Amino acid sequence: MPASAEFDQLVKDGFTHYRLRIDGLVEKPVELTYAELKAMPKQEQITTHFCIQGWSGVAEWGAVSMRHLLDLLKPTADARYAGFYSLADGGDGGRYYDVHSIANMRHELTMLAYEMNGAPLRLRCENELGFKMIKWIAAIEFVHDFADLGAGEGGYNEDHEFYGYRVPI
Ligand SMILES: Nc1nc2c(c(=O)[nH]1)N[C@H]1C(S)=C(S)[C@@H](COP(=O)(O)O)O[C@H]1N2
Ligand SMILES: [Mo]
Repeated sequence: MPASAEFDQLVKDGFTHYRLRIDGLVEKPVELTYAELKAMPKQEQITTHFCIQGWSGVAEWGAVSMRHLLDLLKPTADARYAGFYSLADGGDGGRYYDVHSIANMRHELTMLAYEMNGAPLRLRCENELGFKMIKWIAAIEFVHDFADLGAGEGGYNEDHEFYGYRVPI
């Protein structure tokens, strides 16, 4: 869980002051409120979540699809990856983040879920393992390369645990 005064304040105000920043290599950078995200077309799916540690679980998700957001923001031809930044730190300290290919962002089941487990927002990218599905998202940045993000391996667990940046299932 995020352990910060910033997050406590967001919870206290019912996420009315939450803003999702999406910028980097996009034609139209935006800051979206929780209400604006919920007013977008809703996608629902029941899917199995797979953790790299071996457990899995089925859940029903309500969300805005990443494809819808991509149509709005229009990543430039140079954007090859989407970097996601969490409001929470990872288990070894330092901010949790993760990187996905643009192809994953265009997948029909990839979504920013706002219904399940009381997160402000979490990613569902159904063809990847659980550690790639970042929770409590603060921002998304479209980039050409992920070498400059974190320690450069393509995500928090990639940096700390030497997991692969792509773990398709
Ligand atoms: N911000 C953040 N997102 C995260 C993690 C984390 O530690 N921090 N863990 C990941 C891992 S490894 C898994 S398996 C799932 C677990 O989701 P759950 O808490 O709903 O079971 O969240 C993923 N997203
Ligand atoms: Mo996991």
